[in-house]
Amino acid sequence: MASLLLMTGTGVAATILLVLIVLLMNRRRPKSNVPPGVVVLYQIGRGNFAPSISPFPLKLETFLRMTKIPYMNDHSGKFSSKGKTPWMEYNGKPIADSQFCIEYLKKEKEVDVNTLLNKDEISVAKAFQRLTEENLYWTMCIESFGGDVSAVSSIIPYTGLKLWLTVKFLQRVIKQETWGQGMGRHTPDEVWEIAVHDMTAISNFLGEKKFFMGDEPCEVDCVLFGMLVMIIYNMPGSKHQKFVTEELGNLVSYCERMKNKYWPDWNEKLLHSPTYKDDSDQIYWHKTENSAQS
Ligand SMILES: N[C@@H](CCC(=O)N[C@@H](CS)C(=O)NCC(=O)O)C(=O)O
Repeated sequence: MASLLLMTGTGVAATILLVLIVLLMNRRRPKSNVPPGVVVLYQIGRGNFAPSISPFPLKLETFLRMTKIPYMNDHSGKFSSKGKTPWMEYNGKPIADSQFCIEYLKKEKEVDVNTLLNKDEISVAKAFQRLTEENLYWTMCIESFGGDVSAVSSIIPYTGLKLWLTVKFLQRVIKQETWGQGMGRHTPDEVWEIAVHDMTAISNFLGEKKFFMGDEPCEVDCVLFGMLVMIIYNMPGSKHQKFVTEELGNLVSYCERMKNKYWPDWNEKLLHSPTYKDDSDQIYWHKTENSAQS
């Protein structure tokens, strides 16, 4: 009995120690040796089929490219103080949430990619952002994690036990989150009906335009690109992917246009690609010797 208690106690102590070590290693300490004015974008690593397996880091990285704000990536997978990805550090200050990062940078760097829009257009763009990030996104989570997880397992760049544990963990988190948000309380048919209405609204509003609000790209294009890339590249065999690629062709060509404009190095960012390059700590747009691009 005593030895059983001793063994259990040792096991618990070892587990606590392990958790503490992991927490300590993942502590959010400001990154050192970052030149002033360079954004550190914390994300969860690249994907096999797209530069991110999450829409929000891709949105933020596209914004940094659109505005040519100097940045570097940290792919270590540290989550923000809010427990989400992505987040950034700017001159040592951490900012959580892709949109708060964008708002902060707009003020700090005095950049505005919405100058061609009037007030009404800015309001319409904001409404589409909310539809995409706060509604359509949850239908995608349910489609990916609500039942058969083989498709989503194929896009998460892990193998074996790590993959299995990650998928199980995400299934649990997403079940709780979608229940709290409300989407998870609908039947599968109802969720799909909502998704179809959202995707159709985006496609109808885009119509024949080059970018979402007109001839020139603006902030909402970062949002839509981030999310549509998930549907087209990261939801293989899903109802969402089938619907967009078969029925809403303008969304596919729109993503191609955004990709060509802001991601000429797309293939270098795919883990599966023979030309893949790890860009951790490379500084973009900053005129230094180790710039990834000038
Ligand atoms: N509003 C946030 C959303 C970020 C978000 O939901 N990220 C997901 C990955 S797709 C996440 O970190 N989920 C972890 C969790 O919910 O526990 C943003 O724009 O940054």
